[in-house]
Amino acid sequence: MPFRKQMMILLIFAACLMFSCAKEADNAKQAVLLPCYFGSYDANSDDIVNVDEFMDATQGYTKQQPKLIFDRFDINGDGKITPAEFREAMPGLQKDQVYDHCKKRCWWCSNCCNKRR
Ligand SMILES: [Ca+2]
Ligand SMILES: [Ca+2]
Repeated sequence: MPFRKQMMILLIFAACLMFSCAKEADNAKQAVLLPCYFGSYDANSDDIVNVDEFMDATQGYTKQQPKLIFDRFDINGDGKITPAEFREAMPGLQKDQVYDHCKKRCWWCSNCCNKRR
């Protein structure tokens, strides 16, 4: 195969790759992602997230019912999420792709997930 033809094929391949990446980024922008930090849910900053606060923070999220996600965070079932419960439930929810987008930002520091807004 002549060198020029090889280069052409490579160029087309690169263009396709760039296009599909751009499309993926667009999709990510459109999807509503849930906040990664405890503070984003705790509207009144009392270190407890109740159902109302959780529902407010997850408005527009359609991939899964927010109440089901709340129940997974609320490990002891008392209707409140504490920072400890939030930390404990997070890995499982990341595994189920609900909080998959939070992993990359936080791999270098586990505390920032719960404290930062
Ligand atoms: Ca609160
Ligand atoms: Ca609880």
